[in-house]
Amino acid sequence: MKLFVYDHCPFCVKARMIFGLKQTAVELVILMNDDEATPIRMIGKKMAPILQDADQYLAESMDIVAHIDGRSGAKILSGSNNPALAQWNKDVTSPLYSLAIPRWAVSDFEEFSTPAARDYFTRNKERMLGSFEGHLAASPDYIASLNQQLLALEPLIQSPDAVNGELSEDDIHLFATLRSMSIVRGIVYPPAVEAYRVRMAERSGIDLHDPIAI
Ligand SMILES: N[C@@H](CCC(=O)N[C@@H](CS)C(=O)NCC(=O)O)C(=O)O
Repeated sequence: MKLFVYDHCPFCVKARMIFGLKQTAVELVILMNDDEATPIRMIGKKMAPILQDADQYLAESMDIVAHIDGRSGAKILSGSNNPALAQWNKDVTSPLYSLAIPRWAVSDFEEFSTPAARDYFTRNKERMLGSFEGHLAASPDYIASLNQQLLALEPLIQSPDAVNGELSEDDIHLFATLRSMSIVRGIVYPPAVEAYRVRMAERSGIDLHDPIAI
């Protein structure tokens, strides 16, 4: 199997996680950000992640998660979800993207390893989000808001090994969000959140961006 991703992409993190958690082998392929032809040939649109399983292509991160979790052995995401976590994820999305997207755009990711690929991302995301300059200037406010939200997350974390005590889809969504957050310098993780994101990075085999945080 091959999994086509961008390093920065939180949806790709979701798909990558299930391979790490299930200890299932996959070849990770980083797509260039301006490569439209490859994903369009595979799934008819320019979107990642994409799983190639034999001659089949599967898009949509959570479909990939379900496909791999149901594939062999017992399902690993067997726990139930907590609606408060879905709400938390929703609440942090806007400040998180305002902080993370301009930082991803200048980070040393393989999908941006040509000037054209980096320009493609910047052009598309500025069209969506507005000028990065304004968002970067507002960073202190966004960071303060996320730090506040992280205090509210802490009591929802039951164990560093699984947010609800038993692995569930909530872990996939929550770790993808926290991994995106790790590109932002100045975020303060309360102890239980810190233990959770470090343990989940280890279990899923996905690096946090702390060392390159801006
Ligand atoms: N619903 C999709 C969303 C995937 C998605 O939005 N991927 C982004 C990257 S984070 C993408 O490929 N956008 C097009 C682009 O970057 O050009 C999923 O969960 O897989």
